[in-house]
Amino acid sequence: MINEHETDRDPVARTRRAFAYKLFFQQGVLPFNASLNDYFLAVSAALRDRMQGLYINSMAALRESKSRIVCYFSAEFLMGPQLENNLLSLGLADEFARAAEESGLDLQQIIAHEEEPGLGNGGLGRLAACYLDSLATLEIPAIGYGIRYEFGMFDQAIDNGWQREMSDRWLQPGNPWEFKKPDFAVEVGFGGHTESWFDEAGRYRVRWTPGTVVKGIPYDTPIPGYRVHTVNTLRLWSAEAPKSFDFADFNVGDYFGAVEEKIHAENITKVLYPNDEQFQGKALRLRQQYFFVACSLRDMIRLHLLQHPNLDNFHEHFAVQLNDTHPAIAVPELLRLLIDLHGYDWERAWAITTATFHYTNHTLLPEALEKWPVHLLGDLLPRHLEIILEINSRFLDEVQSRFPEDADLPRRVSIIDETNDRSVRMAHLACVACQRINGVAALHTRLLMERTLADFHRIWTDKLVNITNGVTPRRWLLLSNPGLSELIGEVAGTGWPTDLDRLCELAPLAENADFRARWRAVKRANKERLAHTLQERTGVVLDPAALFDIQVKRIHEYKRQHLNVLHIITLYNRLRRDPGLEIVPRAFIFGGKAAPGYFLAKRIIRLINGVAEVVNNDPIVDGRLRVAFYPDFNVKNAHQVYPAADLSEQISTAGKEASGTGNMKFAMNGALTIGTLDGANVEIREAVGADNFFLFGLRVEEVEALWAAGYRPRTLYEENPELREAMDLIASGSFSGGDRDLFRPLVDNLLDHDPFLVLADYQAYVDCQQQVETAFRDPERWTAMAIRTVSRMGRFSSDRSIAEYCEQVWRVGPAPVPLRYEHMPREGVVFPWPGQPSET
Ligand code: F58
Repeated sequence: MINEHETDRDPVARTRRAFAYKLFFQQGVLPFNASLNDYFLAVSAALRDRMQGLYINSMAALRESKSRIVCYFSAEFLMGPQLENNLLSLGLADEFARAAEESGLDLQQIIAHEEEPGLGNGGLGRLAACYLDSLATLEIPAIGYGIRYEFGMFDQAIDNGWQREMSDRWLQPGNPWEFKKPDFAVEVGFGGHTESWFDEAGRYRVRWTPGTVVKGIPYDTPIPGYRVHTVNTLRLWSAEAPKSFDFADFNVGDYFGAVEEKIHAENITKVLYPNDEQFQGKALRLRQQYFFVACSLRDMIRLHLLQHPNLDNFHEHFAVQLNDTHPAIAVPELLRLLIDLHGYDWERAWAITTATFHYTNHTLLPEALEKWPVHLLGDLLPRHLEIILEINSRFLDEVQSRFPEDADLPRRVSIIDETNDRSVRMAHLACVACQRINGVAALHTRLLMERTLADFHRIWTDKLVNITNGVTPRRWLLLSNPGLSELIGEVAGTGWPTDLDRLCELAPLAENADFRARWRAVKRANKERLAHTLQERTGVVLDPAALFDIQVKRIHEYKRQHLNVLHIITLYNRLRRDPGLEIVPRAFIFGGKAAPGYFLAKRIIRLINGVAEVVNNDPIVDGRLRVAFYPDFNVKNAHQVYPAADLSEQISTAGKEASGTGNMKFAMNGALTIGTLDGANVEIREAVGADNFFLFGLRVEEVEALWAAGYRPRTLYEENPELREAMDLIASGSFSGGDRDLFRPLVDNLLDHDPFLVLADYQAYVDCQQQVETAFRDPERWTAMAIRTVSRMGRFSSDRSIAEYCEQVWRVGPAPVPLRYEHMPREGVVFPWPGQPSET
C-alpha cells in the first residue's frame, strides 16, 4: 500500500498511484486480470494527465493568439507510437521508468505494445509528423489538420515471398491520445446544384445547395514540444452522417435508405489510399480531400471570429501550408466561404486567400500530379468548379496581357488541361493561388524552376523557394538510438536535441581511437538488436559483424530496389564462380510496402525474397551474403533499423526523388551513404564531405542526354557479362523455384524499356560497392568516416526546416505559452470552476 501523504512529495510514488488509479477506474481491472493493453492504456492515460495542464494553457493561448497561427493541411500524418516520444518531450522518462519498475512493470514492454497510427504512406506523411514536432518545440502556435482514417496504411505480411495486405485496425485496442470534440463538429456539403441571382445591391450572388451533407467530428491529439510549455494540436476529422437525415428517412419508413446514407457518409474517412507516387482519380479520394479542408477552414473561421468581428484580416491570423496538392481544394473553398457566405467581393476574397495559402511540392514524377476530371469535380463540387474556372479565366487574362509574345503560354499554364478529357491540374491551381511555393531539396527546387514549374517561375519570379526537408532528432536519434545519444551527449552537451549543429563537436573525436571503439560498440549493439528482431520475424540469421547494407523505403521502380538486387546477384555469381573469393560478409536488409495495385513493385518484393531464399541457403555462400526482408516496415520498426545500418542505400534515378528523408535518418545514425546525386543526397554529400559519401551514377543532365541520344538497355545487357549473368539467372527461374514466367515482366521491362535506367547505372553501382567493401575492411577508417558524417548532419534537423518556413514562408515567430492556469484543479476546488460552460 502506498501512503497517500508520501505521494505528494514523491513524484515516483505519485506516478505509481496514477497507474493504479487508471487501471482501476479507467480500465476497470485489477492487476491480476489486467492485460498488457490495460497497462498500456493506464500508463498512457497517466502521462496524458501530466500533459494536460500544459495543453490547456496552450489551447487558451491559441484561442487568444495575437501572433499568426500555422495551419498545416495534410491528408497524411505518419505519427508513429506516442508514449515514449511524449515521455521524452515532457522529461518524464526516468520518473515513469522508476514508477513502473517499483510497480513491478516493464515500461519497455508497455512502450513496445503501442500500435502506431499509420495515417500516411511514407515520406510525405512522416515529414508532416516531424514538422509538428519541430513546430511545437520551436514554440510556434500551430494546428495540424487532417483525416482520422479508421484504417490507416495496411499491415504487410510476407507469404511465400509475396506481399499480403492486412487491414490496419489501429483504433481497436483504444487510442489513449485523442480527445473527441463533438462540440466543434461541422457540416460539409457535396453534390447538388448552384443558383445565381442579383441581390438588392445589384451584386451577382451564388447559392450552392448541396445534395448531401456529412458531419465532421474533430479528434484532437496533443503534440508536446520538447522540454517547452507548448503543446500544439493535431486535429483529425472523422465523418459521420448528420443525425437529422437518418431520423427523417426512418420516419418515412426507409430504414435501409437511411442506413445506406449513413454508411456512405462514414465511408469518407474509412481508409487511407495506399498508393504513393501514382495519381488515382477516385471520387472517394476527392471527397476525402474536400471533407477535411472544408472542416478545417470552418474551424479556423470559428476561431478567428472569437477574436475579430469579420474575416478582413483572416490571412494575418493564419498561414496555411498545403502539404502537396491533396488539400488544394481549400483554395476555392475559402473563396466560396468569403464570397458566398461572408459577402466579400472577388478582389477582396482573392487578396485574403492568396495571402493565406502556401504550397509544398513533393514530386517530380508526372504520373503523381493530381488531375481531376472536370466532370467529376463539377458533379461533386459544382460551386468549386465555377470558382476554379473564374480563377483560371482571370489568371489567363493576366498571362496574356503580360506575355503577349508567348502565344502558347496560356495553354501550358492553364489550370484546366484541355487535352482529351478536360481535367483540373491541382498543382497549377496551387501555384496560381499561393503566396509561396516550395520544393523540398535544392536539386528538386532547381528542377521545379527549370522544368516542371518553369512557366510559373517566369510569371512570378519570387514565388518559388527551396526549403530542404529535415527530420526530428528527438525521435530519430534520442528515442531510437539511446546508445549513440549518450555518446553524443558526453561530447556535445545536453542541449543537442534542440540544437543539432552541436553535433559538429564530434568531429575532432574521429581521430580518437578510444572514442572510435566506443562508437563501434554502440553500432554493434544496435546491429545485434536488429539481427535479433529479424531472426524472430523472418527466421533469417544475420551476423552482427557483417556489413549491414540497408534499403528501407516504399517499393518503387524509381527507387531502384532491383538495382540493389542485381548487385547481390552479382556477388552471388562471383562466389559461385570462385567459392574461395575474399569478400566482406554482408547482410542486405530491405523493407518497404508496395502499393497493392503496383504490379512490378510487388514482383520486386517477390524477387528480393526469392534471392534471399537461394542465397541464404546456398552452402557455397556459407553465410557471407545474407538477405532479409523486414516485413511491415513502419515508423515503429524503423526505430530499430536506422541505428543498425552501416550502409544506407539511396540509389534512385537522378531527378526522380524529390528529397528523401530516410537518407537523413540513416546518416544521422552513423551510416555511410551509397547514393546518386538525387534529392537531398546532393546536400548530404556536400555537408558530410565527398570523402565520406559513396557517389555513383548518372547525373540529371546525363540522364536526359542518354534519353535524347536513344537509350537501348539491351545493348548494355549484351555487352556486360556480369550484368548478363545476373539477369539471366533471374530469367532462368533460379529465384522462382524454376518458374521462368514469374520475373519475365521485370526482366523484359528492364531489357526493353528500363524507364529508370537501372542497367545504365549498374556498372557504376557495382564498382562503387567495391569501394564500400574496401573502406569497410578498415574499421578504423570506416568509423572515422561515420563520426565525421554524424558531426555534419546538424542542418538536417527539422528544426532548421521549420525555422526556414517561419522566416521565408509563414512570417511567424515563437510565442512561448504563459502558464496562466493551474496545472490541475486542486483538491477542494469545486465547480463552477473557473466559470460557466462556454458556447464556443
Ligand atoms: C515524398 N513523397 C517524396 N508522397 O517522394 C520524397 O522524396 C520526399 O522526401 C517526401 O515526400 C517528403 O518531402 C511522398 O511520400 C506520397 O506518399 C503521396 C501520398 C499520396 C498519394 C501521392 C503520393
